[in-house]
Amino acid sequence: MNMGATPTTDLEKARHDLDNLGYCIVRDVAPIDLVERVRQRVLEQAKAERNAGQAFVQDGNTQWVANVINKGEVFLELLTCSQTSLDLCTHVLGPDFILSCSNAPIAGPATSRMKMHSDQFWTPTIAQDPLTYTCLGENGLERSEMGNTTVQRDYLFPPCMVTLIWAVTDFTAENGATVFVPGSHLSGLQPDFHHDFADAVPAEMPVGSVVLWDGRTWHATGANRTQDEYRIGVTNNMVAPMIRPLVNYPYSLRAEVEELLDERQKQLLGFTTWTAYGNEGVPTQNLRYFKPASDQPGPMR
Ligand SMILES: O=C(O)CCC(=O)C(=O)O
Repeated sequence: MNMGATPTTDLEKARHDLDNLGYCIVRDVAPIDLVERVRQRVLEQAKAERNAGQAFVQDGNTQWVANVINKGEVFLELLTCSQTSLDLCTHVLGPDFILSCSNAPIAGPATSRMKMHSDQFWTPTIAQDPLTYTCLGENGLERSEMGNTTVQRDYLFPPCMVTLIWAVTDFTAENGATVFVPGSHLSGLQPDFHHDFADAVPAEMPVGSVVLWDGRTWHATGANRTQDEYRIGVTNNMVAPMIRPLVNYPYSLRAEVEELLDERQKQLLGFTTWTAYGNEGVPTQNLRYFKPASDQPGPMR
Protein backbone atom coordinates (compact mmCIF):
# COMPACT_ATOMS: atom_id res chain seq x y z
CA MET A 1 0.00 0.00 0.00
CA ASN A 2 1.19 3.56 -0.71
CA MET A 3 2.25 5.54 2.35
CA GLY A 4 -0.30 8.25 2.98
CA ALA A 5 -0.37 11.45 5.05
CA THR A 6 -0.97 11.23 8.79
CA PRO A 7 -2.73 13.90 10.91
CA THR A 8 -0.41 16.60 12.21
CA THR A 9 -0.42 19.97 13.95
CA ASP A 10 3.00 20.85 12.52
CA LEU A 11 2.63 23.38 9.68
CA GLU A 12 5.99 22.40 8.17
CA LYS A 13 5.01 18.73 7.98
CA ALA A 14 1.63 19.70 6.50
CA ARG A 15 3.35 21.77 3.79
CA HIS A 16 5.75 18.94 3.10
CA ASP A 17 2.90 16.40 2.73
CA LEU A 18 0.94 18.78 0.49
CA ASP A 19 3.99 19.24 -1.78
CA ASN A 20 5.11 15.62 -1.84
CA LEU A 21 1.97 13.51 -1.38
CA GLY A 22 -0.52 15.98 -2.87
CA TYR A 23 -2.54 16.29 0.36
CA CYS A 24 -2.12 16.84 4.08
CA ILE A 25 -4.21 16.25 7.19
CA VAL A 26 -4.24 18.86 9.96
CA ARG A 27 -5.86 18.00 13.27
CA ASP A 28 -7.26 20.21 16.08
CA VAL A 29 -7.98 23.09 13.67
CA ALA A 30 -11.72 23.76 13.99
CA PRO A 31 -13.14 24.57 17.45
CA ILE A 32 -15.25 21.61 18.60
CA ASP A 33 -18.25 23.78 19.59
CA LEU A 34 -18.28 25.28 16.07
CA VAL A 35 -18.04 21.82 14.48
CA GLU A 36 -20.98 20.65 16.60
CA ARG A 37 -23.06 23.62 15.40
CA VAL A 38 -22.06 22.83 11.81
CA ARG A 39 -23.05 19.17 12.30
CA GLN A 40 -26.50 20.13 13.60
CA ARG A 41 -27.08 22.64 10.79
CA VAL A 42 -25.99 20.15 8.09
CA LEU A 43 -28.27 17.41 9.40
CA GLU A 44 -31.23 19.79 9.79
CA GLN A 45 -30.76 21.22 6.28
CA ALA A 46 -30.25 17.74 4.77
CA LYS A 47 -33.50 16.52 6.31
CA ALA A 48 -35.40 19.61 5.16
CA GLU A 49 -34.06 19.13 1.59
CA ARG A 50 -35.16 15.46 1.66
CA ASN A 51 -38.61 16.46 2.92
CA ALA A 52 -38.87 19.08 0.17
CA GLY A 53 -37.93 16.49 -2.48
CA GLN A 54 -34.74 18.45 -3.19
CA ALA A 55 -32.13 16.04 -1.83
CA PHE A 56 -29.16 15.53 -4.16
CA VAL A 57 -27.95 11.93 -3.64
CA GLN A 58 -25.00 10.16 -5.35
CA ASP A 59 -23.06 6.88 -5.14
CA GLY A 60 -25.83 5.01 -3.34
CA ASN A 61 -26.26 7.04 -0.19
CA THR A 62 -24.18 10.22 -0.23
CA GLN A 63 -26.38 13.28 0.20
CA TRP A 64 -24.74 16.51 -0.91
CA VAL A 65 -26.04 19.70 0.70
CA ALA A 66 -25.04 22.21 -1.96
CA ASN A 67 -23.86 25.82 -1.65
CA VAL A 68 -23.90 25.81 2.15
CA ILE A 69 -22.68 29.42 2.41
CA ASN A 70 -26.30 30.49 1.84
CA LYS A 71 -27.58 27.96 4.40
CA GLY A 72 -26.25 29.12 7.76
CA GLU A 73 -23.85 31.52 9.42
CA VAL A 74 -21.83 28.58 10.79
CA PHE A 75 -20.45 27.84 7.31
CA LEU A 76 -18.94 31.34 7.05
CA GLU A 77 -17.44 30.86 10.50
CA LEU A 78 -15.92 27.56 9.42
CA LEU A 79 -14.46 29.09 6.24
CA THR A 80 -12.19 31.46 8.18
CA CYS A 81 -11.86 29.70 11.55
CA SER A 82 -8.26 28.55 11.02
CA GLN A 83 -5.28 30.66 10.00
CA THR A 84 -3.37 27.39 9.45
CA SER A 85 -5.77 26.21 6.76
CA LEU A 86 -5.68 29.64 5.06
CA ASP A 87 -1.86 29.64 5.22
CA LEU A 88 -1.75 26.22 3.56
CA CYS A 89 -3.98 27.48 0.73
CA THR A 90 -1.63 30.48 0.36
CA HIS A 91 1.30 28.07 0.18
CA VAL A 92 -0.17 26.55 -3.01
CA LEU A 93 -2.18 29.40 -4.57
CA GLY A 94 -0.63 32.65 -3.29
CA PRO A 95 -2.39 35.08 -0.92
CA ASP A 96 -5.34 36.17 -3.11
CA PHE A 97 -7.14 32.82 -3.62
CA ILE A 98 -10.93 32.81 -3.58
CA LEU A 99 -13.72 30.37 -2.75
CA SER A 100 -15.19 28.52 -5.73
CA CYS A 101 -17.88 26.58 -3.89
CA SER A 102 -18.70 24.95 -0.55
CA ASN A 103 -20.78 21.81 -0.01
CA ALA A 104 -21.55 19.26 2.69
CA PRO A 105 -21.19 15.64 1.53
CA ILE A 106 -22.81 13.18 3.97
CA ALA A 107 -21.67 9.63 3.20
CA GLY A 108 -24.36 7.38 4.69
CA PRO A 109 -24.27 3.61 5.30
CA ALA A 110 -24.14 1.53 2.09
CA THR A 111 -22.40 4.23 0.07
CA SER A 112 -20.04 2.98 -2.62
CA ARG A 113 -16.76 4.72 -3.37
CA MET A 114 -17.11 7.72 -5.62
CA LYS A 115 -15.31 7.63 -8.98
CA MET A 116 -11.64 8.48 -8.54
CA HIS A 117 -11.03 11.94 -9.98
CA SER A 118 -8.98 15.11 -9.69
CA ASP A 119 -10.71 18.45 -9.13
CA GLN A 120 -8.44 20.03 -11.71
CA PHE A 121 -9.51 17.50 -14.36
CA TRP A 122 -9.09 20.03 -17.16
CA THR A 123 -5.34 20.36 -16.52
CA PRO A 124 -3.56 19.93 -19.84
CA THR A 125 -0.69 17.46 -20.14
CA ILE A 126 2.35 19.55 -20.82
CA ALA A 127 3.45 17.18 -23.61
CA GLN A 128 0.75 18.43 -26.00
CA ASP A 129 1.54 19.52 -29.54
CA PRO A 130 1.35 23.33 -29.29
CA LEU A 131 -0.65 23.56 -32.55
CA THR A 132 -3.20 20.81 -31.79
CA TYR A 133 -3.81 21.37 -28.10
CA THR A 134 -7.15 20.62 -26.47
CA CYS A 135 -9.07 23.77 -25.49
CA LEU A 136 -9.12 23.97 -21.68
CA GLY A 137 -12.89 24.47 -21.72
CA GLU A 138 -13.36 21.22 -23.62
CA ASN A 139 -11.47 18.95 -21.22
CA GLY A 140 -14.22 16.93 -19.47
CA LEU A 141 -13.95 14.58 -16.51
CA GLU A 142 -13.36 11.59 -18.80
CA ARG A 143 -10.24 12.45 -20.77
CA SER A 144 -7.99 10.80 -23.27
CA GLU A 145 -4.81 11.15 -21.15
CA MET A 146 -5.87 8.75 -18.41
CA GLY A 147 -3.65 6.31 -16.57
CA ASN A 148 -3.12 4.36 -13.39
CA THR A 149 0.51 4.97 -12.77
CA THR A 150 2.16 7.89 -11.12
CA VAL A 151 5.09 8.20 -13.50
CA GLN A 152 6.67 11.56 -12.79
CA ARG A 153 7.05 13.98 -15.66
CA ASP A 154 9.68 16.65 -16.05
CA TYR A 155 7.22 19.48 -16.64
CA LEU A 156 3.77 19.79 -15.12
CA PHE A 157 0.86 22.21 -15.16
CA PRO A 158 0.79 23.89 -11.71
CA PRO A 159 -2.03 23.57 -9.15
CA CYS A 160 -4.82 26.15 -9.55
CA MET A 161 -7.09 24.71 -6.87
CA VAL A 162 -6.93 23.52 -3.29
CA THR A 163 -9.87 21.64 -1.81
CA LEU A 164 -10.46 21.32 1.93
CA ILE A 165 -12.79 18.90 3.63
CA TRP A 166 -13.54 19.59 7.29
CA ALA A 167 -14.18 16.55 9.48
CA VAL A 168 -17.56 17.30 11.01
CA THR A 169 -17.55 13.72 12.34
CA ASP A 170 -14.62 11.34 12.71
CA PHE A 171 -13.42 10.11 9.30
CA THR A 172 -12.52 6.40 9.34
CA ALA A 173 -11.59 3.82 6.71
CA GLU A 174 -14.93 2.11 7.44
CA ASN A 175 -17.25 5.14 7.35
CA GLY A 176 -16.11 6.69 4.07
CA ALA A 177 -13.03 8.82 4.80
CA THR A 178 -11.82 10.51 1.60
CA VAL A 179 -9.33 8.24 -0.19
CA PHE A 180 -6.22 9.46 -2.02
CA VAL A 181 -3.56 8.21 -4.42
CA PRO A 182 -0.44 9.76 -2.83
CA GLY A 183 1.87 11.43 -5.34
CA SER A 184 -0.70 11.36 -8.16
CA HIS A 185 -0.56 15.19 -8.44
CA LEU A 186 2.88 14.81 -10.00
CA SER A 187 1.82 12.28 -12.65
CA GLY A 188 0.44 14.73 -15.22
CA LEU A 189 -2.39 12.20 -15.77
CA GLN A 190 -6.04 11.78 -14.84
CA PRO A 191 -7.24 8.56 -13.15
CA ASP A 192 -8.91 5.86 -15.24
CA PHE A 193 -12.50 5.49 -13.99
CA HIS A 194 -12.42 1.73 -14.73
CA HIS A 195 -9.48 0.94 -12.43
CA ASP A 196 -10.35 -0.25 -8.90
CA PHE A 197 -7.68 1.73 -6.97
CA ALA A 198 -7.65 -0.92 -4.25
CA ASP A 199 -4.54 0.66 -2.73
CA ALA A 200 -5.94 4.21 -2.42
CA VAL A 201 -5.28 5.47 1.12
CA PRO A 202 -8.08 6.68 3.44
CA ALA A 203 -7.46 10.03 5.15
CA GLU A 204 -8.48 8.94 8.65
CA MET A 205 -8.82 11.88 11.05
CA PRO A 206 -10.68 12.87 14.22
CA VAL A 207 -13.57 15.33 14.22
CA GLY A 208 -12.30 18.95 14.05
CA SER A 209 -9.51 18.09 11.57
CA VAL A 210 -9.23 19.13 7.94
CA VAL A 211 -7.68 17.54 4.83
CA LEU A 212 -6.36 19.84 2.11
CA TRP A 213 -5.43 18.60 -1.35
CA ASP A 214 -3.78 19.96 -4.46
CA GLY A 215 -6.29 20.25 -7.35
CA ARG A 216 -4.32 17.65 -9.35
CA THR A 217 -4.44 14.91 -6.69
CA TRP A 218 -6.56 11.82 -7.39
CA HIS A 219 -9.16 11.27 -4.68
CA ALA A 220 -12.75 10.17 -3.97
CA THR A 221 -15.28 9.85 -1.16
CA GLY A 222 -14.54 6.41 0.35
CA ALA A 223 -17.10 3.60 0.57
CA ASN A 224 -19.13 3.70 3.80
CA ARG A 225 -19.28 0.07 4.96
CA THR A 226 -20.85 0.76 8.37
CA GLN A 227 -24.41 -0.16 9.32
CA ASP A 228 -25.38 3.15 10.88
CA GLU A 229 -22.66 5.83 10.71
CA TYR A 230 -23.04 9.06 8.74
CA ARG A 231 -19.68 10.57 7.73
CA ILE A 232 -20.20 14.31 7.46
CA GLY A 233 -17.77 16.71 5.78
CA VAL A 234 -17.86 20.31 4.61
CA THR A 235 -15.79 21.15 1.54
CA ASN A 236 -14.27 24.50 0.60
CA ASN A 237 -12.90 24.54 -2.95
CA MET A 238 -10.37 27.36 -3.22
CA VAL A 239 -9.10 28.61 -6.58
CA ALA A 240 -6.39 30.97 -7.76
CA PRO A 241 -7.78 34.52 -8.13
CA MET A 242 -7.94 34.53 -11.95
CA ILE A 243 -10.07 31.34 -12.13
CA ARG A 244 -13.83 31.57 -12.55
CA PRO A 245 -15.51 30.23 -9.37
CA LEU A 246 -18.29 27.66 -9.68
CA VAL A 247 -20.60 29.84 -7.58
CA ASN A 248 -20.92 33.52 -8.44
CA TYR A 249 -21.21 34.80 -4.86
CA PRO A 250 -21.62 38.54 -5.58
CA TYR A 251 -24.62 37.57 -7.75
CA SER A 252 -26.14 34.72 -5.76
CA LEU A 253 -25.45 35.37 -2.11
CA ARG A 254 -28.58 35.91 -0.04
CA ALA A 255 -28.76 39.51 1.30
CA GLU A 256 -28.85 38.42 4.95
CA VAL A 257 -25.60 36.47 4.43
CA GLU A 258 -23.88 39.35 2.63
CA GLU A 259 -24.57 41.58 5.65
CA LEU A 260 -22.56 39.22 7.85
CA LEU A 261 -19.36 39.23 5.77
CA ASP A 262 -16.17 40.62 7.28
CA GLU A 263 -13.40 41.99 5.03
CA ARG A 264 -11.57 38.67 4.71
CA GLN A 265 -14.78 36.82 3.84
CA LYS A 266 -15.69 39.47 1.24
CA GLN A 267 -12.33 38.94 -0.43
CA LEU A 268 -12.71 35.15 -0.29
CA LEU A 269 -16.17 35.33 -1.84
CA GLY A 270 -14.90 37.38 -4.77
CA PHE A 271 -16.23 40.84 -3.88
CA THR A 272 -12.82 42.36 -4.63
CA THR A 273 -10.89 42.80 -7.83
CA TRP A 274 -7.56 41.07 -8.29
CA THR A 275 -4.96 42.71 -10.50
CA ALA A 276 -4.91 44.87 -13.52
CA TYR A 277 -5.42 43.76 -17.07
CA GLY A 278 -8.31 46.20 -17.11
CA ASN A 279 -10.44 47.94 -14.51
CA GLU A 280 -13.77 47.72 -12.78
CA GLY A 281 -16.25 50.47 -11.90
CA VAL A 282 -14.63 53.87 -11.46
CA PRO A 283 -10.87 53.27 -11.69
CA THR A 284 -10.04 56.63 -10.12
CA GLN A 285 -11.88 55.60 -6.96
CA ASN A 286 -12.05 52.46 -4.90
CA LEU A 287 -10.32 49.89 -7.14
CA ARG A 288 -10.64 47.09 -4.69
CA TYR A 289 -14.35 46.41 -4.22
CA PHE A 290 -16.77 45.65 -7.01
CA LYS A 291 -19.64 48.08 -7.17
CA PRO A 292 -23.24 46.90 -7.57
CA ALA A 293 -24.93 47.68 -10.92
CA SER A 294 -26.87 50.53 -9.31
CA ASP A 295 -23.57 52.33 -8.53
CA GLN A 296 -21.88 51.69 -11.89
CA PRO A 297 -21.46 54.61 -14.27
CA GLY A 298 -23.24 54.24 -17.61
CA PRO A 299 -23.02 56.31 -20.82
CA MET A 300 -22.18 60.00 -20.19
CA ARG A 301 -21.80 63.02 -22.42
O1 LIG B 1 -16.60 13.55 0.21
C1 LIG B 1 -15.39 13.39 0.09
O2 LIG B 1 -14.73 12.74 0.89
C2 LIG B 1 -14.63 13.96 -1.10
C3 LIG B 1 -15.46 14.83 -1.98
C4 LIG B 1 -14.82 15.04 -3.31
O3 LIG B 1 -14.29 14.15 -3.91
C5 LIG B 1 -14.80 16.36 -3.93
O4 LIG B 1 -15.41 17.31 -3.38
O5 LIG B 1 -14.15 16.53 -4.99
